[in-house]
Amino acid sequence: MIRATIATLSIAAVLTAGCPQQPEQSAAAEPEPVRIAQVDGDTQLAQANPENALPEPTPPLDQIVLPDGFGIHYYASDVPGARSMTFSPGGILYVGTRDEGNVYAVLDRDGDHRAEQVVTIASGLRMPNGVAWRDGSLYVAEVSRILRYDDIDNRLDNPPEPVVVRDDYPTDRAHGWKFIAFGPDGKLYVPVGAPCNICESPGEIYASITRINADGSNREIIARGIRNTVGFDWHPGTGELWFTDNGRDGMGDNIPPDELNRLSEEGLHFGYPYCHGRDVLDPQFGGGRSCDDFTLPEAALGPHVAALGMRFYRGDAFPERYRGGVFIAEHGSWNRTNKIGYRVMYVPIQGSSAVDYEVFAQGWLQGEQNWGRPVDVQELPDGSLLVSDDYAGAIYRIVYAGE
Ligand SMILES: [Ca+2]
Ligand SMILES: [Ca+2]
Repeated sequence: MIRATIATLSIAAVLTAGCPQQPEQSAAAEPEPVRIAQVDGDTQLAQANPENALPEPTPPLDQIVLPDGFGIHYYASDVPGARSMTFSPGGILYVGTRDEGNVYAVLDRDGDHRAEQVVTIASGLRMPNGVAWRDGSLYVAEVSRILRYDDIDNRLDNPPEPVVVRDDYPTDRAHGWKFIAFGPDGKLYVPVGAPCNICESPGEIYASITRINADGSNREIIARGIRNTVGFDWHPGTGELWFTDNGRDGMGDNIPPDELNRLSEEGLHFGYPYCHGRDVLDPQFGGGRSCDDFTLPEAALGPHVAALGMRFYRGDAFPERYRGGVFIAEHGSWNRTNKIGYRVMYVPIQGSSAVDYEVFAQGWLQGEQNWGRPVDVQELPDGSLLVSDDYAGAIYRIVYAGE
């Protein structure tokens, strides 16, 4: 396995070095080592077997606009349907998908922040959007099941049969795909979306966030009134759970907003299907209700932006103003006259309050045409930020190179 991996890496290095690269943000072109030095004599083999290397990226990253000093490049460009991400302590990026049914391991073996290899470690799963790593195992969320792949970092070439951790989540396909993550309490947090655009829940578990022990036992509902969250993280200072929520469709272009929410205590109700955002009572279900009866969002985001993955920025590679704030991947609208979203936003946090909502990275949408759709954000140990894109089938890396 090691020998084969090194060979693949060398082949990729040869082809990468020999082909033209897409232009990057000139404002922050990160110095990249010339990797021809890593070639170890496999040049002839590489040219004879080009299918062994990752294909050259094609979408134009020079269209992505970032704040001064930041740059973006491809981390991996052949990750079809790339959705939620988790990064193992061993340095392997795991990526879930939705319609593709695959889970990938994305490998940067030489630490140059560009993947040499994408390994499909599972396929044929039902919307395996969510991935979480803990104690050597990869947890994968299908629609109704939580699976566990043990010792996965060491078994990429021969993944084990998964252990079924839990198989009694609802089977509804609508909003059935799941983001999952382990909290600071060591428990796995598993949301259950509303099985509709707008409806009163047909069962207590819908429109909620649940949590379970790592072995699947002791399922609890800890938050309610959430239409569909596909991204959450814990405030590094307070330990509180923050999460995005996608607003309903069919109320026009400009309402309701998507949401960034904070769970300050267990058992809160976040409004759906009665109240949307801070003050939008639902025309069908809001009668006789008041938004004051529910926990309102910390930040009202754009309407129909499809706010998905979100993470607190814990590193120090980005400038001071980004530390401790929230990056949000916006997948982009469909229920709107003019498209909105298709970008990465930044929400500065002061104490426990969101104080702004600003564009961080945009350009996947050009006019009314989009060539990419951000799904998740994932910080790397060096403080750079990965962004997954299930439309372009790519993972980007955003770096700060200074003024
Ligand atoms: Ca690499
Ligand atoms: Ca809400």
